[in-house]
Amino acid sequence: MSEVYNHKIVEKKWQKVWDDEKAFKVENDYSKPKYYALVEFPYPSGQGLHVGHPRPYTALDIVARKRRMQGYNVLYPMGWDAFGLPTENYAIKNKIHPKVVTKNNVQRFKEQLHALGYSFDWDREINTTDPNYYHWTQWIFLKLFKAGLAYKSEMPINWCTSCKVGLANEEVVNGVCERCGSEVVRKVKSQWMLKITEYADKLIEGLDSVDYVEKVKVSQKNWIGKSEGAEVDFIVKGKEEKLRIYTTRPDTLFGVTYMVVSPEHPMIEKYKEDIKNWNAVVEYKEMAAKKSDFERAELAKEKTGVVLDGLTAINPVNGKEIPIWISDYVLMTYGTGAIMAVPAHDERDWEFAKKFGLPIIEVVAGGDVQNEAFTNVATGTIVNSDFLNGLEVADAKKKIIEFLSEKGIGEKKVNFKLRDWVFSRQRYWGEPIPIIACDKCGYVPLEESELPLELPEVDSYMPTDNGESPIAAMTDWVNTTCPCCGGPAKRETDTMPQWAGSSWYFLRYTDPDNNEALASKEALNYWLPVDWYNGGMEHTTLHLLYSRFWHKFLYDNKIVPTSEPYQKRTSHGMILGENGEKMSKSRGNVVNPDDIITEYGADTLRTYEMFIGAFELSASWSEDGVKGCRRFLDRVWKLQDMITDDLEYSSDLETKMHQTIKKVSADFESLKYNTAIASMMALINEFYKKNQVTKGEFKTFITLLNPVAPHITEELWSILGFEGKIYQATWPEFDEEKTVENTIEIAVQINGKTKGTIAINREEAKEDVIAKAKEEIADKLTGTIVKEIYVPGRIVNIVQK
Ligand code: ANZ
Ligand code: ZN
Repeated sequence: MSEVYNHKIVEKKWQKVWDDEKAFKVENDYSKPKYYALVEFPYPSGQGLHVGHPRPYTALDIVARKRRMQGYNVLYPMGWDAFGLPTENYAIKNKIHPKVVTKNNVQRFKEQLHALGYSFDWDREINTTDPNYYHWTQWIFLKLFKAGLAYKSEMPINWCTSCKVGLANEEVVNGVCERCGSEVVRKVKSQWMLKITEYADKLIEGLDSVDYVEKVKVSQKNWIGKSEGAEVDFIVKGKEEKLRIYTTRPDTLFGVTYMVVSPEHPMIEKYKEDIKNWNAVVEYKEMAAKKSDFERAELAKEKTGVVLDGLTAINPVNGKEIPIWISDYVLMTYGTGAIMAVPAHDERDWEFAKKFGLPIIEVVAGGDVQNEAFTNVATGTIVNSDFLNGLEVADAKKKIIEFLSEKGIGEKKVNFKLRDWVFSRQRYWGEPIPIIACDKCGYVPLEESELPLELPEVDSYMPTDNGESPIAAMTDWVNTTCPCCGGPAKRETDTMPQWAGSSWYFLRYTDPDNNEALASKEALNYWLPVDWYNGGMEHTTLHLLYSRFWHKFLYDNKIVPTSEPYQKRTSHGMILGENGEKMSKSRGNVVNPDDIITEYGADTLRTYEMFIGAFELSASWSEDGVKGCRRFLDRVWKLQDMITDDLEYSSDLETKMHQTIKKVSADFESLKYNTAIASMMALINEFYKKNQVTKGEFKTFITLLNPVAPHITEELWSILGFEGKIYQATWPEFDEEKTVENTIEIAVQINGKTKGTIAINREEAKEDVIAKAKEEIADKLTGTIVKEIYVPGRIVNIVQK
């Protein structure tokens, strides 16, 4: 009889063996087919690993282990996205160098990941805060700078009042800082910007060539927000000034009844003298300045505005004079900051017109303007529009754009919602930006040979009160000479945002120790693209977009061999607390993975996280569920006591074996880890029913289970004395024909009435089936048989008199 399964001994034992053997070290062996599986590297926070981390890591560990068994050279790496605010804030509070904080946190994370038995190649571990790593982050920045894609600009940025740091639009969620939840205000600062907008079209087009889950594609497209329309010049009456607007519906030009400019629009100041209600205008401008773009753009909010008394505009297509208003629903940061209002067909204009009693003219038939019901008619026939009358919307758009271009009063125009990426942070714990500011020469890039430009040691990590980085106080470091003219110059003191290091880290894993290049050409050619990348939905519009942008730039510069970095992208759902709420200290529903590993074992945790529910959906933690998975593994362990010497599959389970191999193989590829595990549970129930499992069945079974539960299966493999280690085994194959059940049950009838059933083989000959049937109902055959009917695979009917 086997002992009780002791996960504490077994798991430690195999982790050590795998380490000693360097079981998962991967060579750049270019002769083998490669597979590159990637999960988002973590930020090593002070809290350590949470139970959300193992979900994606286990999923791709399963894929990686299966691929190795299928003969691939598999790269499954891990590293640390270690720059960032929480570490810096902790360092400030506790007066410990962020380097030390990072080192401690990394060590803790690494131990925790190690305890989970992942098949990472630890020889390729990377850390974004290592100067040998950020050397190349800085190098890419210099390339971007030289290509004109990095520039400095005075701009109103999102400023977190608590973190004292500028945030990208993507980091502002519902008007507050994504990290700390504090108020975000607008502040004008000189910032380094990256021209991601130049890649807007390429970032959309590239999505056609990759295999991303649909919701990821959709959200990237929406974020980039490509919009096609026209710009049109309206004349400001009595002035030289033309008021240029952007519209997606130039076909509705005859329906314009007023115009709206953003409260920040420069024409307002310019015609100050003409505006009779100046005080009201100023008051409105001040009110609008307090709101974020997010609040202002909200559809549901009550419309407000002030008319510019004294200024009017002329509609260029019909010469009509119309009023000009200011309202905060028009943003200065989109299009031209001014709109033509068509209240009959634009919802915000409709609400505004209703509130201020402005006229509404229908120009696309099919709506219900008369009955006060707003309808946005995107297809329909144009009415009330002179030479456009009778045209369909699409044709009218073409015709009016031609008309505007001919007259020189407008043209076709494409706009994007995507903004350039605010790339500087006034903080310490980030990559120094390798630029020198010279009064004579402007911004001068550091020589590549000067890289890495290392972070200086500072006494305090506190950001300064004027919002400059703590590095700004390090005059020894800041003051330098200009590489261009040799005159006195100053180093840039802003650092890069956390998104910098993660924008290219997957390239570094292919060749992590290279000192001549970010990675060798050979390594990049062999390993790219990443075959499967899994990560959180929350990174879809940030990291995923940024890294695709950098990659496309590097591709255009012939540094990487593929135009897209990731061939496949999937996303996992969150793990919530037992009460269905997000896990957090304040809610008291946090589960610590260390506790689960200690009490139930890493294999149980892995199995449970894969069994918890559909991978893409969020799921609530359940201690009972954890226990259930542990019971399953105990049952697997106990199978030892019923193993026969037979190396084949038993005939009654042959179909089931082939079916299970087929299902597990397919489910591991399609995010259906939960149903794969369920089918393995069903299979061992069959073994238990018979109280017997052949050695052949057992070997296949533990091989299938190995990617999910690598420790227990390795131990069982060694107990049974199979050759080598299970991680080196070959993935089981199935025979498609054998997955079809051949034994079937059919009814046996006498004169059309069912009297019993028999089990037959699908292919069994008619005579044999009838003989079996007659035997089954022998006691009921009392008359003379006149006919014996067999409908193959369905029924036997004996007709008697
Ligand atoms: C007239 C019109 C008629 C419009 C109609 C829409 C429907 P997207 O698709 O997001 O690009 N717009 C233009 N610039 C704006 C700004 N700076 N702030 C707020 N709104 C602005 O939306 C483009 C439409 O949003 C434009 O087309 C304009 O309203 C408005 F039946 O012009 B439209
Ligand atoms: Zn100079």
